[in-house]
Amino acid sequence: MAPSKAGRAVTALPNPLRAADRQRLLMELERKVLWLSSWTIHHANHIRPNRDGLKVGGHQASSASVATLMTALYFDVLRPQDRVAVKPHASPVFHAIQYMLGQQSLDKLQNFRALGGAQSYPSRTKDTDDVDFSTGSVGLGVALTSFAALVQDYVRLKGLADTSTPPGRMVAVVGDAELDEGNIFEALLEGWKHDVRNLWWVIDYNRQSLDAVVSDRLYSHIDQLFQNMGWRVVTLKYGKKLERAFAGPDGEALRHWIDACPNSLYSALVYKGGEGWRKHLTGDLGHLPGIRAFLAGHDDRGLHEAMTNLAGHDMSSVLEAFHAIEDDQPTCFIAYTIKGFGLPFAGHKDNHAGLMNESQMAVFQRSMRVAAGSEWDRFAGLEASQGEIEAFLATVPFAASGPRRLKAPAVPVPENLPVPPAERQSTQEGFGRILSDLAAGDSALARHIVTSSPDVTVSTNLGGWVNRRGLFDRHARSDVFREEKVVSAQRWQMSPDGQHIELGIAENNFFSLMGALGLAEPIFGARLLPIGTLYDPFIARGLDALNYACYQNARFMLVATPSGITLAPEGGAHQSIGTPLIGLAQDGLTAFEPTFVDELAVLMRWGFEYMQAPEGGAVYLRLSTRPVDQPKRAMTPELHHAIVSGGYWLAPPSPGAELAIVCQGAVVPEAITAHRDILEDIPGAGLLVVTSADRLHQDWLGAKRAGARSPIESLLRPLAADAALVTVLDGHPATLSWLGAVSRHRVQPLGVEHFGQSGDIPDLYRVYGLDSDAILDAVARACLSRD
Ligand SMILES: Cc1ncc(C[n+]2csc(CCOP(=O)(O)OP(=O)(O)O)c2C)c(N)n1
Ligand SMILES: [Mg+2]
Repeated sequence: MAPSKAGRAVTALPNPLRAADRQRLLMELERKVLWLSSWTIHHANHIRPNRDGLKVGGHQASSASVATLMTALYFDVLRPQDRVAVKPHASPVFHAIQYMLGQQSLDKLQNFRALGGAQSYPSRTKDTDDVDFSTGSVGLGVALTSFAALVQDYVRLKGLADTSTPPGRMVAVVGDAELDEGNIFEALLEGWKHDVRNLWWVIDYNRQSLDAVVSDRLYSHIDQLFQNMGWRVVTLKYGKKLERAFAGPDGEALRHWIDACPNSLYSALVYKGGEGWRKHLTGDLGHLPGIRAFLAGHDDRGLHEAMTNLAGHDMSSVLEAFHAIEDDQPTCFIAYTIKGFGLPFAGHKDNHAGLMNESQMAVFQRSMRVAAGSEWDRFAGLEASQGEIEAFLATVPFAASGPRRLKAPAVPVPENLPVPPAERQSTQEGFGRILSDLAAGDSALARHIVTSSPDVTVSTNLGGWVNRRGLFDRHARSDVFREEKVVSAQRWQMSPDGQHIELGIAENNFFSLMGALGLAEPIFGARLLPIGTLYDPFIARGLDALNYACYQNARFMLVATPSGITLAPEGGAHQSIGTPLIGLAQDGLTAFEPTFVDELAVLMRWGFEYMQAPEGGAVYLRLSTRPVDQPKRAMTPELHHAIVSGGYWLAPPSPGAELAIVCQGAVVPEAITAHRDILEDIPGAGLLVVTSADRLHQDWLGAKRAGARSPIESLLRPLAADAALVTVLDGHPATLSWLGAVSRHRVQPLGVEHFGQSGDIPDLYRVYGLDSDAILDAVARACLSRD
């Protein structure tokens, strides 16, 4: 791999300081950032009182690895519109940089990894120093930048964001082991399809992961891979000192030696220092006079410095490479670095979680010239004066406009979404019709909706919406089938005006896109109402990316359909069981499972507001393909409120009733039949329809803590103290069985506990115990056993 042929030099920077001065000050800041990140971790582990005996942790080696790259980026290269996903374990470097820029407090650094302090891994929601993208689960932050680039194009091409400033670069500072995560490659492919622009991935190529030294063979293919996806690859391999040595007598032999040096040997020699280098170079190249002279001309320390002079730690090489890129082509910088550079355990394969001990820190502190007691001083130990550094910091472009949390006006949501009329329909069909109706109008709401699906657009009933609103593409592309007059129900015109982003089948990408779309307001200042559809069971396929999107407080509406064993003939591989529990447990996501389409219309309407509310969140609607008889009823304010709160009595119990059937989603018709049958024997029995176990549960816990009464307690209040509840849903029974704890009622929970299989609804409901007979049996058990 050839080192960067980066052209434009630092001198071209529009800054009053001479290039040489800038570089000198940047190198001072690099030292400072290395010091502060190391000290922050040291302080948390060795100085702050420890109450529980747990290792606090932190990654000094991983941080040191990117000190140069991140210093160059944040203090020189980035602009306020640029957005960055920092590799998770470089969090201390990020916080140190913000501290230097006056955007992070001392208190937060002193409480790194403690309650209320700076977070272990950069967090949009928990940190206060303007983190762009949270990271932590390796690979996800990297991929998110690609989807953020796509969203940036979407909102700019539509004029939904301010286009008076140039587009920002979406930057990922990537740990090399992150490239072992498959989601990165899924994202690369999808990014290529969408021709994403303004994307930089800066790979911290220290050839070390957590456990080990990274395979040599891997990287010989990585640059090819990026190039195949249309990326520019800039390899930052050797620093200026080494380049000078290569240019000297027998320098080419030295270059070949180091090029061929296996990662593990290079790492080991980095750890061992000058003596080790001398021994190996003498053994392998000592016969060459130029090399003998090179060795003689360096003492051990100088030799070590030269041999570890990789470009990722060479400020001038790094600046040159970054500033050479002026166009919007996605660019991957492969920056050779050393894990733990400048620290005593540099290069050691076990250094990932290694911490300097007290005496190592004392030596390091002396070498940094930081006096005892001045450890947190922003200017201690630097050669430049405080005034000079402060003057420089005042010119840093990235910090020119302070924190960059953008706002966009709310999109008005109509009082009601019309319910598509039908005697009998499924929630999935209703969903498609509601959206299609919205697409036909010209409301602000419809203009701000953006849909997406991982190759299940048509089968989740988004077809009507897409036919009307078109597919998004940076370039207008015609619908060939249409032009060729091939009859099709799908009209797939692609253009920058389109409002549907079609993805390949990769649920991880889908949830990453939901995350990026759902952050359009704070990141790009554009209001979007993203709706994503996928098959309910495949939520599990992208679960970490879903969790990641929620962790960042992204706002989107997830429409998961079809669901459960109700998907009958499709069989067990497509039938979801545990997703209602995901809905119950996932923070940042409010889950609903409507049965009737009028409920769905209410919930979608509520969702559009909730997605925009400051204290709102994302919404999950679990839908079904089962056609269900629709109730003929007026949507009273009370019913509306109850649907949103999580449940209502379809048949209210009489006061002191001994039994209630509690049902949710596709199996409600079975519950209605069973309820009708038992009314003869238990005349006052109630039938409760749950629209959101999640909301009922959350409000129950909240009310308990507040000593108040929750909606579910109010609902169950008419029942006798020793009444029985039979709960039933097409999903795991634990979703509703907790209802027994609300007022200490006896519960007979029905649901699906085992993998489904092919069949029709009557057979499957019978085998899995969801049909009306099973409900009646459960009622009988409850009445007979009284437990
Ligand atoms: C999904 C996931 N799995 C495992 C981990 C634990 N982990 C943290 S860092 C790391 C390796 C990081 O290596 P690299 O990306 O090369 O960064 P470096 O420490 O070398 O800077 C692992 C496996 C994680 N954070 N996320
Ligand atoms: Mg690494």
